[in-house]
Amino acid sequence: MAFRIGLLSLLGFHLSSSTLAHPQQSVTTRSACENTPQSRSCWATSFDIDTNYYEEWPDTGRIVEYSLNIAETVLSPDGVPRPMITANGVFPGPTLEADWGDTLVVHVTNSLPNNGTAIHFHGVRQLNNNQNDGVPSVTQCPIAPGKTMTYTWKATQYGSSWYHSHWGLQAWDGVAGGIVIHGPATSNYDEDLGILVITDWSHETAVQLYPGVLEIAFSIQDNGLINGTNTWQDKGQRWEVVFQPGKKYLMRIVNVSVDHHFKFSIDGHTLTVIAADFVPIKPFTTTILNVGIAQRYDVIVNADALPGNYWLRAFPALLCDVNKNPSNIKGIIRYDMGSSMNPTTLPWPSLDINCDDETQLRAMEPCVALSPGLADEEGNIDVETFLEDQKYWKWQMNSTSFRGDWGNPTILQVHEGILNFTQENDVIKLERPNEWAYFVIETDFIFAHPIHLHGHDFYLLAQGTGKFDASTPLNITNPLRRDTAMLPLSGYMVMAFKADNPGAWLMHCHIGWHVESGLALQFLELPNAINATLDADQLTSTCIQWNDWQKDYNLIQDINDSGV
Ligand SMILES: *[C@@H]1O[C@H](CO)[C@@H](O)[C@H](O)[C@H]1NC(C)=O
Ligand SMILES: *[C@@H]1O[C@H](CO)[C@@H](O)[C@H](O)[C@H]1NC(C)=O
Ligand SMILES: *[C@@H]1O[C@H](CO)[C@@H](O)[C@H](O)[C@H]1NC(C)=O
Ligand SMILES: *[C@@H]1O[C@H](CO)[C@@H](O)[C@H](O)[C@H]1NC(C)=O
Ligand SMILES: *[C@@H]1O[C@H](CO)[C@@H](O)[C@H](O)[C@H]1NC(C)=O
Ligand SMILES: *[C@@H]1O[C@H](CO)[C@@H](O)[C@H](O)[C@H]1NC(C)=O
Ligand SMILES: *[C@@H]1O[C@H](CO)[C@@H](O)[C@H](O)[C@H]1NC(C)=O
Ligand SMILES: *[C@@H]1O[C@H](CO)[C@@H](O)[C@H](O)[C@H]1NC(C)=O
Ligand SMILES: [Cu+2]
Repeated sequence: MAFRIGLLSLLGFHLSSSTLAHPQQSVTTRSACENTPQSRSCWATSFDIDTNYYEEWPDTGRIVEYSLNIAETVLSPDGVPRPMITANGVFPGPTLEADWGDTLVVHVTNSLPNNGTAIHFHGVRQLNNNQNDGVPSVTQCPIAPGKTMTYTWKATQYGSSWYHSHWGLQAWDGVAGGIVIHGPATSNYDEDLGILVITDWSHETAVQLYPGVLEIAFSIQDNGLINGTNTWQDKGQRWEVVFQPGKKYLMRIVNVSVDHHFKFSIDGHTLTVIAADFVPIKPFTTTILNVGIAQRYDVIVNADALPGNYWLRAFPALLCDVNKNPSNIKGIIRYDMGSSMNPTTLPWPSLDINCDDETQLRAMEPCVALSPGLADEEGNIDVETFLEDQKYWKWQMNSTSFRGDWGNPTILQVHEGILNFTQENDVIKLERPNEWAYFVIETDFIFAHPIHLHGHDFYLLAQGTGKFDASTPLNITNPLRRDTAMLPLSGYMVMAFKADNPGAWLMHCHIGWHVESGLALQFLELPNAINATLDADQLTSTCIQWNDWQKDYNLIQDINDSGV
């Protein structure tokens, strides 16, 4: 069960860890700044919404501890029973919650009979902490059945995100939950409703669907879930919340779909968007928000409509998604707790069916204004699909389809002195400290991909359809920074980041099918500095446990499993 040592220590319990040295101090700093509904921009004594969180963050001295038990279970989120793999038996998994500057300690136990597992904390920078990034074949061996691995990381950023398994298709069979790091905000609100997980949903498991996806390149989903619940025919129930008129509610929307983009809206209400991924932005309002896979938006909803019942909708972007029940993915906002009526159906907001996020991105301006340095290194990365055996759809980035070895992760090799990786190993090296790397990611295939980079918020310098060429303007004046952005169909995106975080960082498409079939590569960043960041005992013992188990169990890594 999840529990918080932080709370215990505030209540005066003394734990034997030396990192809990200053609980007193954190109490006094907290009272110096009242982060209240009227003053959400401040935080502790010397931090606020303008703090450059890549360079400084509070040190609360507190540890927040959670245990996640990964096991097979059967749940009926929309009334139809389905085998799932979950954290602590629930979907979404328990929300990991902490304050900016806390240290999270997450014990993950693999209680599965025949799968490995590993947990990735999506969007967390993991500065000098690559080993806690949770990617099998890259930053660790999978956790073997019956074994536990402890992840430790510091919340240097704040906002909303999610954690998920990075092993096989587990994330899309249910191993996913929210992360909330409390911190300042660019606009005031009264109440924090927490993470709202939106996902596409099928009555077959992702593992069952995958062979079909290899043959037709996409899946047909039955339904969708709003924070783990929905209806199906006459079964199941809808997610609901009751608003008090005049209050402002914060909702932290996270899209964890396997392959659906959603248009998010609430009938009769506008949305004030205040953060994109872990990056606070200048508030802007919209009625429909495009949420790509793995992207997050913090939105404030003002309960200013006439009392009544209203639909909250997540409508799939039908140009790239196939869903049998697109207009059923809804929850209910009520103003009267006693009401059990369905909302009156207003006309659908005018929806486009596109899967891109470019138009809306122009309105998003980071609050902490930063600009990238000039390019020290430039490269092109093509995203392509190919037919293996003239029959199976596979994906590649820069002409290789990712294939990692569960039992021999990149950083174990680095630890053993192997640094001669090449593009054949799906590796791009960034060797000079603080160099700025610019990459043009392109595709000429009619498919949009949410591209996610580990270990960084990247600067999104350009994004569009058609061919990128030397005349395409780059936005280098406080462009949007984030960790996931859409590569438009038959288009390009240009990203930039600074090589300041030693490690092997995965970059991949977040469509479950695509990453499983090779749409990934890894940046080997500051290779000579990686070994010094590693906890060799943990790295090697997890690998010994895994390799022993894999040999005993005789589990062969399928040719269609990228290993990440
Ligand atoms: C992982 O577990 C699922 C559910 O039991 C199973 O269907 C799948 O085959 C397992 N994956 C591997 C690679 O063994
Ligand atoms: C969604 O579910 C998570 C996990 O149970 C919970 O922490 C959160 O409060 C829920 N969010 C909303 C908006 O209901
Ligand atoms: C993986 O792809 C190969 C062809 O590349 C195919 O023969 C095999 O059946 C596929 N395996 C699964 C589990 O779909
Ligand atoms: C989730 O992401 C997928 C894929 O990018 C997208 O199709 C879907 O619309 C997104 N969901 C929401 C609520 O935006
Ligand atoms: C892509 O691969 C080629 C070799 O095929 C390599 O020369 C090039 O540097 C790679 N791209 C990047 C951005 O590293
Ligand atoms: C990595 O560091 C460890 C000490 O933690 C050392 O024993 C090992 O030799 C180093 N490996 C390399 C390749 O330098
Ligand atoms: C890297 O070096 C090892 C020996 O140290 C060798 O076995 C391996 O083939 C080399 N890999 C590449 C890609 O050159
Ligand atoms: C650059 O990006 C910022 C933030 O997204 C935006 O406000 C600005 O208008 C963009 N500038 C150009 C020239 O596109
Ligand atoms: Cu993709």
